[in-house]
Amino acid sequence: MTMKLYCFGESGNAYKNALALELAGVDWEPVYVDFFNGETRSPEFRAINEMGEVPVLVDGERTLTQSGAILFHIADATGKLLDGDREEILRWILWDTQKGSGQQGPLRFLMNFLPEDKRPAEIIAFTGARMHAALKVLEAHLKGRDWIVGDALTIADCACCGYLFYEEPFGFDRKDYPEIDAWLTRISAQPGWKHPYDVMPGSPADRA
Ligand SMILES: N[C@@H](CCC(=O)N[C@@H](CS)C(=O)NCC(=O)O)C(=O)O
Repeated sequence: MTMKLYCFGESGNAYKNALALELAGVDWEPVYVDFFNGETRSPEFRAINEMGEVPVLVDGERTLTQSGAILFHIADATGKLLDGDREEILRWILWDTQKGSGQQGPLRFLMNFLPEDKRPAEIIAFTGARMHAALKVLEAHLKGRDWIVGDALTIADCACCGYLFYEEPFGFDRKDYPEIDAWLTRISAQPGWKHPYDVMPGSPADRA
């Protein structure tokens, strides 16, 4: 049965799942969520996800939210992307949720998708400093490793790269992080890899 992923192109949290679906060779289709016009706050969407967030995965009778839980569902359903210590994989997905995507996503939103006169300089500076501290942790971890856990690409890699392929500026420059840069290159060289705007509907160009 075709899995459905509620998503939109700008969502790095949804991209983690779209990427895993592509790399695992799953038959899936996107369901566009009009985040920028408030769809995630509508009663109709809250009936699908009480948390009011994208992504949402529908697999037959099962509806799942939270990108990390969805990653485990995709890996367990396909037997792919889980070739490593499960608890280590969970550890990095939890790290990403708080220290990786959990900071990169809001920072990119504040710096690109809010009107210029509403961008809060102090919050941007604070979140940016925290993001760089966390990126340094990932940079150090990747030294001498091809993948975050074990010897193969896993859902931990899908989680931690969620926001790092986007071009909109949010203070992350691949040149400043050579280990992360090389790791992103390895990910994008995988068969089935696609850029977020090529795998999910919607992009800033639609709103220009
Ligand atoms: N921890 C969640 C974060 C999801 C999240 O922040 N989603 C954003 C889009 S990237 C969203 O839908 N926000 C809706 C809102 O704030 O109204 C996950 O990993 O799935």
